Amino acid sequence: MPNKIDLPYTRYLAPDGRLSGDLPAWADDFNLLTRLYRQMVLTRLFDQKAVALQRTGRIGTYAPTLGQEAIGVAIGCLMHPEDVLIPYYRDTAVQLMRGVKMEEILLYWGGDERGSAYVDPAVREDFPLCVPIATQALHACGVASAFKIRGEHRVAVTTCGDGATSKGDFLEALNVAGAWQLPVVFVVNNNQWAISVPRRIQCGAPTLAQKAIGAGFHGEQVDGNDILAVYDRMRIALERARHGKGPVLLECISYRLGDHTTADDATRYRPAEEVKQAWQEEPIKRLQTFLASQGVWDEGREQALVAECQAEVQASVDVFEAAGIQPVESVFEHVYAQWPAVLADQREMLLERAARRGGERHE
Ligand SMILES: Cc1ncc(C[n+]2csc(CCOP(=O)(O)OP(=O)(O)O)c2C)c(N)n1
Ligand SMILES: [Mg+2]
Repeated sequence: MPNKIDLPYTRYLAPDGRLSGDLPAWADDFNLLTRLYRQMVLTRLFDQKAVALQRTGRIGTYAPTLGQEAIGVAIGCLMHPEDVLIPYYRDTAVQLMRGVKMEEILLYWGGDERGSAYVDPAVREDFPLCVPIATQALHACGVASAFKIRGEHRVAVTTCGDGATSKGDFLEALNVAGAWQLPVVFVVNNNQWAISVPRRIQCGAPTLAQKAIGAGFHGEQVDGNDILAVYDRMRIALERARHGKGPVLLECISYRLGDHTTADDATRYRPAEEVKQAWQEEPIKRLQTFLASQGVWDEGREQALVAECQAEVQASVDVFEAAGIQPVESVFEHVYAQWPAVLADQREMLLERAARRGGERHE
């Protein structure tokens, strides 16, 4: 008889915004809850703007974070400034909460290296977005090893999608994290799809969190559309890792409400009925309903908040558009402290080609 693995699953808010269990003590703080709500709304409005900027040719491909705001906002809110985020490409929510500027995110997706040179000291050591699937999980173990060797009470937090958990890099990272008991938290953003591959055929295990068990450390699931659940379990995961109690894998169960990226059309492979159902469970409305039921939110506050967030987003777009286009050779910057010779040759070739084209912009 195979062993059955029973992992914890946490949810406080049901999809209709009603409580589905006793709240933890920290959740009495309505200032904190409205702050989390505000940040989710800001993230969604920024996300919509980024998609619109791609559609009008002002940035390149963009990976929307629509529907996954609760996960990123909770993580970003709880990490200490001295912790390090090793993110993947769908991490607008966590980056914004950490202190990455909206204009930096737009610069990144516009192909401008300045977008990864974060100006806020609180995020200066955070990594740039990682596009190669799951490789960031290993980078996070490197960062966590450094913290451990130096005896620092800092945590490396890395994120990835459900599909990424099938990659060797991810499993190797879990292995080394468990073997060396590293201060790292793996957050799996299980949004049910890896481009057009559904979770049900992605992996034969009933949960993704149980991959941690095979590596000798703790894994659990949370409702990733319930920010109270993500906040509560992430808080404990960070605490464990920070105090030498080893890594944690937190599987946040959510849904990718948008296309995979602006280069994708999910209507070609996803049933409309499934997406419609997922909208009933989305995280922002859920917290809004709860806050309204507690008497701390109403239509007037909502309208004021949306206007304030829209102004903030527009101000960042203005900064982004005023930033100007970088010279073509800037693609070589920020990679090596000392350049290998082969890159110097390539840079020369690029400059020659740009000169032949009369300095015209390379798309
Ligand atoms: C090493 C590598 N292989 C393939 C790809 C192409 N690719 C980009 S996103 C993606 C799916 C990832 O899905 P998931 O991990 O669930 O993350 P999500 O995009 O759903 O957040 C793939 C296969 C890539 N970027 N890197
Ligand atoms: Mg996915």
